[in-house]
Amino acid sequence: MGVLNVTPDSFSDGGCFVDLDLACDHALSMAQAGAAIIDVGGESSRPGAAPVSTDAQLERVIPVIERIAPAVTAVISIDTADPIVMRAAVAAGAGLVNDIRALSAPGALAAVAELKVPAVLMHMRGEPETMQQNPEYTDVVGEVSGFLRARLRAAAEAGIAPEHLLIDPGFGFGKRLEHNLQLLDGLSSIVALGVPVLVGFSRKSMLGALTGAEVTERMPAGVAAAVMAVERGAAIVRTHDVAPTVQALTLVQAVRAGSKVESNRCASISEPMGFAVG
Ligand code: 8Y4
Repeated sequence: MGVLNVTPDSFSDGGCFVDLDLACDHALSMAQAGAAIIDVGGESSRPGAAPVSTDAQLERVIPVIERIAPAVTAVISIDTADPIVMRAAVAAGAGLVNDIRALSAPGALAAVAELKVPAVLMHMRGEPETMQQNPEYTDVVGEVSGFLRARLRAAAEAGIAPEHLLIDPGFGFGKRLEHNLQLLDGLSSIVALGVPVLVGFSRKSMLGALTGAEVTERMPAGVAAAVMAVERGAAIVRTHDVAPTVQALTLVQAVRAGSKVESNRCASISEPMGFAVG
């Protein structure tokens, strides 16, 4: 899953529009590099970020989805917690909902049930504005998996098909470094819930805290984390760095396949590991 941020164009001199050509080019290049999913987000979810209104999200993401959906075979994912944005994005061509709030907003469960698209339920402790203010857990793996189990049940009760559900422990979302490391090492317990697991590490502060690397220099650590997660059973990796991630996961897949082939330019890498979207 490649990340396509469509927050306002920094070259637009304070204006609030997204450069459609740039966004489209970036989506196409990620698809070319092997992304099976393009995650389009108009709401910055970084620590400290303020919420973005429904109208502002719509203004940013809908033109981008309309333009890229027909141009790529990759599934378009909409990164939002807002059911109005979910509905408009699916109407515009999105085929997956990525919700850092695990469909907790009023109307979000019903929207996904009606839209009949897959959805990612992510764990977050607190709110983006305050979530990194000293979060505490006694058993982070147990607490995150308990939360995800409860959201899976709520989604099923709302009428979302079980095969449409994915889960994500939410690296960096209300977790300190030790919690993120415990979650990565213990990811098998999340995988054991029996639902495809998505993980996202790229550029996150946990990588900076460990390595001292600035945000744009964290790719190697992010790729290593992706490999570790996939070794523990993760199905999908959300990343800003599609080409190096695909290259690393091609190796994982080749070794898993039993080192039987001479050259392993694996066509099937264009499908998330062990999981078909749509
Ligand atoms: C620099 C750039 C520093 C980006 C931090 C960040 C996830 C996600 C995000 C994730 C799922 C981010 C929308 C955070 N992370 N969705 N979204 N899983 N499912 N931070 O881990 O990229 S945004």
